[in-house]
This record gives sequence, structure tokens and C-alpha cells, in this order.
Amino acid sequence: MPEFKYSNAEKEVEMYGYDEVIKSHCRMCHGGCGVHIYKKEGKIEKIGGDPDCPIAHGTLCPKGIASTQIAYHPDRLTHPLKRVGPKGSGQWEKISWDEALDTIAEKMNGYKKEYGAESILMGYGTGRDNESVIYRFANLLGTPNVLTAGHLCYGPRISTSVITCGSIPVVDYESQPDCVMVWGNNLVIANSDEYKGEALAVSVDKGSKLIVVDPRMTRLAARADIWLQLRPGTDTALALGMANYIIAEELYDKEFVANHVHGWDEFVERVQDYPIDKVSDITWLPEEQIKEAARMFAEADTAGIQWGVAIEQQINCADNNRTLIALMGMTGNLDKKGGQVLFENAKNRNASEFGAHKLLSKEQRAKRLGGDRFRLAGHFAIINPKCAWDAILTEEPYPVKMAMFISSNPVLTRANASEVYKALEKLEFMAVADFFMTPTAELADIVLPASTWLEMDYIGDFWKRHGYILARRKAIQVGECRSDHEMLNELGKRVGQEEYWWDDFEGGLDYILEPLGINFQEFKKMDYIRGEVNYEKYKTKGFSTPTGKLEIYSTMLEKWGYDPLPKYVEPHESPISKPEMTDKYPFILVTGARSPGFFHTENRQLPWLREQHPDPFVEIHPDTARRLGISNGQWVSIESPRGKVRQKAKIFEGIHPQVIGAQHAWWYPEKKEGNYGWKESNINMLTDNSYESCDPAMGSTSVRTLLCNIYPEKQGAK
Ligand SMILES: Nc1nc2c(c(=O)[nH]1)N[C@H]1C(S)=C(S)[C@@H](COP(=O)(O)OP(=O)(O)OC[C@H]3O[C@@H](n4cnc5c(=O)[nH]c(N)nc54)[C@H](O)[C@@H]3O)O[C@H]1N2
Ligand SMILES: Nc1nc2c(c(=O)[nH]1)N[C@H]1C(S)=C(S)[C@@H](COP(=O)(O)OP(=O)(O)OC[C@H]3O[C@@H](n4cnc5c(=O)[nH]c(N)nc54)[C@H](O)[C@@H]3O)O[C@H]1N2
Ligand code: SF4
Ligand SMILES: [Mo]
Repeated sequence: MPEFKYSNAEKEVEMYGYDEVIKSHCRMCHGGCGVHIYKKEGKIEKIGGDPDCPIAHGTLCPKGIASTQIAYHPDRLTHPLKRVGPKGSGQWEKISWDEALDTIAEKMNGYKKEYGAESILMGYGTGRDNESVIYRFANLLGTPNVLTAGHLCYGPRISTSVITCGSIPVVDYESQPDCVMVWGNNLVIANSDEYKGEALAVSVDKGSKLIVVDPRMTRLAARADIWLQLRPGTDTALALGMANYIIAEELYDKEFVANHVHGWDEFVERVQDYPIDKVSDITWLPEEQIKEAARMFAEADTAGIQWGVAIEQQINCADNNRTLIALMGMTGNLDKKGGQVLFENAKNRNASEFGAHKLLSKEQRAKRLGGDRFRLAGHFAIINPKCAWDAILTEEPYPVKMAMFISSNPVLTRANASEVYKALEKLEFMAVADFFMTPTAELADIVLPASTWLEMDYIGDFWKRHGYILARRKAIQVGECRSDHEMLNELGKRVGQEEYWWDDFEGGLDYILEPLGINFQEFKKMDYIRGEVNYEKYKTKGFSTPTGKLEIYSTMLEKWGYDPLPKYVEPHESPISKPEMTDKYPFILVTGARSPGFFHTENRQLPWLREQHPDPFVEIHPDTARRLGISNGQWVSIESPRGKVRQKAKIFEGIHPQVIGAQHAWWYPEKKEGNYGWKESNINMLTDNSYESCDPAMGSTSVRTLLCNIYPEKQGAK
């Protein structure tokens, strides 16, 4: 492996007189961009891109550059706190780490003894490079209840890929696909999961054809050869319609389907239910456009589907993913160079092994909340949040008494926020680890100050499917902050897990690297390690599924009692499924399209980012705005049967007149009274978390497909 170098950094140091430069990689989102951290007099002065980074090639986004403002922010939590007033009162007292960890451990040990380990909920949010350490802690504690965003984000891509083709297929941008179909994703802003927008943008610059499936005009849609502006939530119908056309026109890879697909004939029969004229009616897309896109994708020599979270936040979540994998496979692009590759990881200990999933007993696993209801999710250690709120509020099927949230702010980011708030208020004990006080942290009993990526040593990206691992190198220490890994390393020793943790967490990093025959100090000197790159492995090894084939017909789903073939179901709340609602709620609401400066609820305290985007906005088509008497920049009310919030109108031609696009995750760190205005603009006051509205296998919540109304806010109202 190459030892790392500092291209261009030495010149910068000389020019600007920095004392030190540290090579690391960012994690202000899902992470992965290589950086140079420039220091002067012990403080970070600047963060710059690392041109040698194999993932981002020196490019950075505004969040990465603004990381210094997070590190040194005056509101940063810098020592553990204990609540001394009622919940939400904002009354806190400084305590020591020992007192904080001893108190949390004492509570955990007590609840475990009295109600069983399942009464303790561990929680985190999206991938922040701490998930495997949290699972390790929970599995060793014996609780099957780890509440994440996995039911509606990435978890569905993992679980449907594993049951369908063994692992997540990743677009092979390094080999320049001839065509990329971007589906429910806005990569150049989101840089999500294993992907960076730079790779897609370069690929399109070099000539890849681009198809975009998105109800809103995005930068990518604007550049696309074909933009399919579908009705929100109708993705599976569109994908099945494309499959119908590709089969009818014989544009599929006959050798591949004959030898490597399980259930092809049944799938061919199923797609007969989705003729293009019917799909056109369902999706609002012209027939010719659907055919043209299907042909462009199928006829390309190499093509990939860049899939995003929008396809998962729907009632059709699992079947959306499965149909897209079917499209990748039937066009011969699966594991093909320049297509959609099943990359192999480096031979380090993987996230699942580190997470100690095997050490959770069968008996405890069987108690996973919602495991019987949402069986695909349960199989992959994922729970639907409502199952957790219900257990807290009703004590059914058993009481949940305590929660520990590490890097999550569920009051803002889980559906039906009023219910979330009520549940968190009812918990007997709650601990939160975060960078700042948040509306969720305000409901806790103990708050722990967490280190940012600038303040830790770690092995980054080891959960991702691009096959790279990179060293994160500690640049500074802020107050008494500790990384999540370090705090769980210490907490674990206090709850009977001594033999599974280390003197300090560097021992954990060595353990991850052990199969590679190196330790962390040695890894720190390297640029990166990558797994072997091999294509078309299925030709010799088959796919890693029960039949060894691509399971378009899923034997696992069949075993769990679900339809083994994908199908389209109308969204739970739509003008077609709920026509009686449309008088009061005439618009389709999509929520949560990503904005460049924020990462969910994060960064609203950072001047560089907030100045560019001071208020939440909701997109409305100009014709609709005119009809409703709404002008650009005006505060409006958005309402659903669950609640009402306010955001500022943004008049936007790139959205259908019947669709409204609202932002998610808004709170106001500057409003200290009323728990930071957690209700005011929080779109999850409007979203539905009822079981019937969720994907029946994955438990995914439909935060993209709802009905709403919108109107000008009365003057002075809040
Ligand atoms: N309506 C609607 N709701 C959505 C979505 C949507 O599109 N629409 N998207 C959903 C999706 S895809 C996801 S993944 C979830 C995200 O939901 P979450 O991941 O729960 O995100 P946040 O609510 O922003 O909470 C993250 C908190 O962790 C803190 N934090 C950040 N990094 C660290 C760290 O390293 N350690 C610690 N201890 N704390 C840290 C931040 O300061 C912040 O307070 O939201 C979901 N909610
Ligand atoms: N800057 C920034 N980056 C982020 C995040 C962030 O909060 N901020 N969050 C991170 C997380 S956890 C995630 S999951 C990813 C998500 O990143 P992406 O997968 O890119 O998701 P979004 O930008 O939320 O949505 C992508 C597109 O889906 C469209 N869409 C909405 N409804 C539908 C629908 O029914 N069908 C289809 N086909 N499209 C639809 C939206 O218009 C939007 O343009 O981003 C990650 N990166
Ligand atoms: S895309 Fe993510 S990893 Fe890259 S600079 Fe931005 S926040 Fe950091
Ligand atoms: Mo996510």
C-alpha cells in the first residue's frame, strides 16, 4: 500500500505560515472526502481538499469546509451535563465523565435486571461512522432494540440487495458507464453513502447519458437527456413498466436471465400487469418518454442506477429497490465493469462482525420490537420507530424504560413528531450524546459531549460498499469531548462487557485491522486500503443468495409470507387512495430534499452556512402560488391531518402544480425558549407513522408521499 503524501500542502504551509498540516478525511455527512487540516498555534485555521483522495479527488462541499465552525462553536457541549430541572426546562449542571457514565451504567444495569435488556433502547441516526460500535454495545448488553433511520434509509438498500443479489450494487463511475439513471437521488448535493457527486458529474462531463427520475427539477434533472417528472410515490409502477417494455422489445440480456436469474418466467408474467399506457396513467408520464428512457438504459453497453433515499421513504420501499435491482440484472449490468458492481471490501474485520451481531442470543433477538410485523427489517436488526414509541407509551409488548441516543435528534427527524415527543417525555431515563443541545437532548437526563471527526482517530468508511478504508487522524481536542467510540468503550466496562472492550479505543481500531496484519499506527502512515476489484464474480461463484442466483423472485420474502415478486401499491395517502381527503388536502406533499449546507438538523448554528440559508422554504409552482395568493418569500402554513407548520414560500417552476416540496429537520438553535421552536417548522409534525402507511416488509415510513394543504399565514401568526 502507498505511504501517503501531501500533494500541494507543503506549498500552502510555506505560503501562509501554518505550523502543521494533518491528512485526514471529513465526516460532516456520511463522509469520505480526503482533507488537509491546516493548524497554527494549536488551532485549526483551514480545511482544504486532498487531491490524492481516491474518493473525492480534492473536492469538498460547504459543510466540510465549515467544520472548523462546529469545532470551535461557543455553544458546543464541552463537558457532561446532568438535568436539574423538569424535562425541557433547560436547567443543567456540569458533572464529571465518571459520574455521567456511572449513572448511565447504574440505570442500565437496574432496568436490565428488572425488565430485561430489551427495556433499554439504543438509538442513532444516519451513518456517522459510529454504528458498528453502537450495535456492538447493544448486542453485548442483550437488547435487540437499536433505533436508527435504517427502516427508511439505506437499510432497505442493504436488506433488499442482500436477499436479491448478496450485496449492494454500486455504480462503477471509475470505469465510466455509458448511461446513468439517477432515481430519487440528488447526488451532487447529497454525496450520500458510498457515492460522491463529483464522480457522477465527471462521468456526465465525459459523456455518460443521463436519465433522471425525480418529481422535482434538480441540477441533475436540468442536465439530463431525459427527465422523468413522475408523480411522487409511483416509482415501482414506472420501473415495472420499463421492465415490461424492455421484455416486450427483447432488449434484455438473454444469457444472463437464462443462467443467473431465479424466477424470470414469473417476473415476466407479473410485468404484464404494467403495460405502458396504464403506467403512464399512474405516473403522469407520457408513454413515449417512458419507452425512450427504458430503451436508452437497456441499449447502453454499460449502465448503472444511481439510487437514492426517495425510493425508500414510501409504502413500496422494498419493491422499489427490488425492481431496480431487476432492471440492473436483466440488462446485464450487474457486476459488470462500468455497470453496477458488487465491490469487495478490504479484508479488515467488517462492520457486521465488529457489531457482534452473533453475540445477541436467539431469545433476545426474538424480542426485537416489530420483528414479527416488519420481517425484512427485523431480520437485519432494524426496527420501525413507531414500534419503539408504542412500547414506551403503552408498555406493549413490554415496557421500554430507558433510551440512549447517540447522534440522533428524533424529535425533528422521525415521522409524527408529536408522538415522538410524547414518548421521549415519558421515558424514565434518557441519555444523549451530541455536539450541541438539541430539542431531543433537552428531554434527556444526562447529556454527553461528543467529539467531531476533527477530534478523533478512526478507520473511516469501513461500513461502505466502495471497498476503501481510510484513516481519520485526530487534529485537535475540544474541552472534555470524547468520541462515541471512546465513551462506549468506557460504558461497556461498567455494564459487564469488560472482556469485549479495550484499555482505550485504539485497541478497537487494531482489532478492526487485525486480519490485515497491521495496527492503527501503521495504518495511519498509509493512504488507504482497498479490497480487490473483480468483476462478474457470479459467473464462477454465483450470487450470495439462497438459490445462488439473482432472486427477482425472492425466496426469503416468500418464506416470511410476503409476495415474492415486486408489485405497485398506491401510496397510503394519495388523491387516488384517499379521494375523500382531497377537498381539505388537495396537494401531494414531498419532504426532505437535501440542501447543501445542512445535514438533517445539523449546522443551523454555523454562520457560514446559516447565512446562506436562514429560513426553511417550501417549493410551490407559480400557477398554484398565484391561485392561492402566495408570493415568493412569504411565510405560509402547511397542514396535514396530523398538524400544521410554517415555512417560507419559494416559487419554483420545477415542481408540478399539484405537488408541494417542503424542507425537513428545521429547528431554531437561537430560540432558547420553547425548546428551540421544535414544532414551528418541523415537517415531521405533518408526517404519518401509522403502521398501515409503512412498507409491510421494511417498516419504511412514507415521508415523501402525503396529502397536505398550503395557504398564506395570517399576519403576525406563529
Ligand atoms: N420528513 C422527513 N424526515 C426525514 C427525512 C426526510 O427526507 N423527510 N430523512 C430521513 C433520513 S434519510 C434520515 S437518515 C434521518 C436522519 O436522522 P438523524 O440521523 O437522527 O439526524 P438528526 O436528527 O440531524 O440528528 C443528528 C444529531 O447527531 C449529532 N451528531 C452528528 N454527528 C455526531 C457524532 O459523530 N456523534 C454524536 N454523538 N452526535 C453527532 C448532531 O449534532 C445532531 O443533533 O432523518 C429522516 N427524517
Ligand atoms: N447536504 C446534505 N447531504 C445529505 C443529507 C442532508 O441532510 N444534507 N442527508 C444524507 C442522508 S441521511 C441521505 S439518506 C441522503 C439522501 O440523499 P438523496 O438520496 O439524494 O435524497 P434527497 O435529496 O432527499 O432526495 C432526492 C430526490 O428525490 C426526489 N423525490 C422526492 N419524492 C420522490 C419520489 O416519490 N420518487 C422519486 N423518484 N424521487 C422523489 C426529490 O425531489 C429529490 O430531488 O443524503 C445524505 N446527504
Ligand atoms: S461531501 Fe461530506 S465528506 Fe465531503 S466535504 Fe462535504 S461533508 Fe465532508
Ligand atoms: Mo438518510
